[in-house]
Amino acid sequence: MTSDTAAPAALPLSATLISDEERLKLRTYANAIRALSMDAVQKANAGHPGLPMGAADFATVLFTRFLKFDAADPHWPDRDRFVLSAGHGSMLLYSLLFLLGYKDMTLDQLKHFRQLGSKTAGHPEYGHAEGIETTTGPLGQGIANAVGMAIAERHLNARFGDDLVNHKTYALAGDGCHMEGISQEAITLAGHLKLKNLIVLFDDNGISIDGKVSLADSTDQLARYAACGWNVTRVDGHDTNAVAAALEAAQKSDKPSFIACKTIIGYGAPNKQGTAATHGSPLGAEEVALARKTLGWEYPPFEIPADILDFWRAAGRRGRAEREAWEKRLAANSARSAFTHGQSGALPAGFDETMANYKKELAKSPPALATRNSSQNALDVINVAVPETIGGSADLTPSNNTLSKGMKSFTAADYGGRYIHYGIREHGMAAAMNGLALHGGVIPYGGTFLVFTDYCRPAIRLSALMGIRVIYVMTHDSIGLGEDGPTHQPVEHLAALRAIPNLHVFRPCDAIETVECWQLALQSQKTPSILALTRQKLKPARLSYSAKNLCAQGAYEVAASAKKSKAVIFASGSEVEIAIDAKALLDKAGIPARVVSVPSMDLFEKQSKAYKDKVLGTEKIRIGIEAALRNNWDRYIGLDGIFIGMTGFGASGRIEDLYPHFGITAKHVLQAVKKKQR
Ligand SMILES: Cc1ncc(C[n+]2csc(CCOP(=O)(O)OP(=O)(O)O)c2C)c(N)n1
Ligand SMILES: [Mg+2]
Repeated sequence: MTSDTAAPAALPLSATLISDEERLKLRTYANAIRALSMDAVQKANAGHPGLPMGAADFATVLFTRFLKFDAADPHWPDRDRFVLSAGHGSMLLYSLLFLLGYKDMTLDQLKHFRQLGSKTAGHPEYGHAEGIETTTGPLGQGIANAVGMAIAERHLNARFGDDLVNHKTYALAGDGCHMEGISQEAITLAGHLKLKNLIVLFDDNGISIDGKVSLADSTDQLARYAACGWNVTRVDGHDTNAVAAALEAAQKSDKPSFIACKTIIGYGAPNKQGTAATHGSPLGAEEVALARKTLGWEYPPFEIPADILDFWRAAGRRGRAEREAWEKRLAANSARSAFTHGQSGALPAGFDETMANYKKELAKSPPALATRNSSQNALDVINVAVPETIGGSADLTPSNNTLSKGMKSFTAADYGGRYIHYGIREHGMAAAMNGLALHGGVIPYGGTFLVFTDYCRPAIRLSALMGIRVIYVMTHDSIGLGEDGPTHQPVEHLAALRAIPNLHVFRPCDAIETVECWQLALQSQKTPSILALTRQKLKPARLSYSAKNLCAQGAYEVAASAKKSKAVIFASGSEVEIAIDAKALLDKAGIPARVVSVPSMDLFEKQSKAYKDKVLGTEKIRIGIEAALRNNWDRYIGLDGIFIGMTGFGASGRIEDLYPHFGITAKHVLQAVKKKQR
């Protein structure tokens, strides 16, 4: 990288100055990572030895001298977080977890690297083994996750003080992470928010898959980070002393820190190091043997001599006393129960009752509001009842209606605020929300236009894959947004989102459904949610109070037929109103109809067969209405069902003109039914 040209900042020799003798030892300890990594990749006959071998030295300094953790208690809330943004280097993390003595990570797991059912998946997967803080692999996500974690840390520090919350978030990122656009969103936000406890370690090896990074990029990464408000420094990533000095300086920084560690990819493999050949393929038996010689590592595969393992295990226990002291502080802290409640992820005791009361209130005189407004009103209640929520929007606060009454902004001057102005950084926002949720103690929600879920999608997919509670408030959910036109009108997005496993896609039709969907989203601790909300006002469909959360069933009959029905209309969100109008026309025309509201297809699919059969019915005339593409609706209306919706992109115009133009009206429903009957 041309960042070579930037003069490394001179670092003061630090108190952590490592003696020559100790440096030699550290090299041997780092070689344990190298050996385990190259051997595991060799055994699996797949994987990435280059990063672990290159980053072993600086990772050893970090994990044995700086990182605050206790391998015996991977969930200690005040531990430092370590995110391997360059997730292909997973063997670095797995080797470390084993060496440090994390119970889940046995030698046997390392021997089964990348095998089905092992904890040592190709890329680190959150939840597979303790010590994996997030799922990584899609490059750049980790940097943005780390930003979210660092935000959570500062916020909880503001709430609970240094005694309970004061830890660092480290991210190890490579060339790939830095070429990805998401890194720009993440680092500019972190610099702006002055997240001093965030430290990015750049594995600056100048190599990616195609060869030298200079083939495709010539960014001065130091200058780039500096421009974004970070402290920056460059060190020789194999010089443990220099790394220690840089890390020490970063501990005291009042800004986030970027440490570019110049490394040689595949360090120790004599013929392949420094080349892309070590990036993502086993070194080969011969080169592995030569690497052993070069490194002076004379032990057989997966064998770690006792003295070396002892050193590592002791490092894994380093934080124990600090953790115990922290536990004592927690026990004595007056905010203990609020803190532990927040960490548990549970909703407050009276939450359901609060929501029920609010629903009762709404049912007294159901308002005609856009669901984005109903969502804001719901948030006025939720954000008072649930102190853990942290809201935000990617610069569409007045459109997404995500800021509830009295909410203060989260700023560098006031980390106690609960509302994050993410700026126009949708992808960064979504990935930061993953980091917030993973950190624990907070429940993130954030907004943008539904059409820009495309800009968030890689992070939404990861929320779903990890099974975490992130709530996406996605407004302007159809052509109903009007004049902004087809660039802003989602048509394929609901289908695309419904295709993501373990993701709730909610499209409520009125104020009461909006409350119910919010409640479900908050209750879903292991599933992220999308709330697709309208810009336009809607007539209420739910006119009376029901104690039951009807949206929890995914679909339910919202308007029954007085006579035996001949037609059934399924609709979601803004089109439920059209469905109810269409029912009136059909009833008049002698075709008794009923209406099923479908706020969540994914929840409906989870219902019993008996319930589904009852809701689906057996009417011959089957209609689906949604101002979006037909995908998914065939399940309910059949291949020969009538679908009233979009068949292509929308258009710029007034909403009053757009719905008739695209044939999404009650009249069109009647016409389509009549045509079919002819
Ligand atoms: C978003 C994304 N795009 C592409 C890939 C495939 N990929 C994995 S590693 C890699 C190259 C990364 O280079 P670098 O970060 O420098 O890693 P190094 O070769 O130094 O280990 C690519 C393109 C990916 N994992 N994620
Ligand atoms: Mg690289």
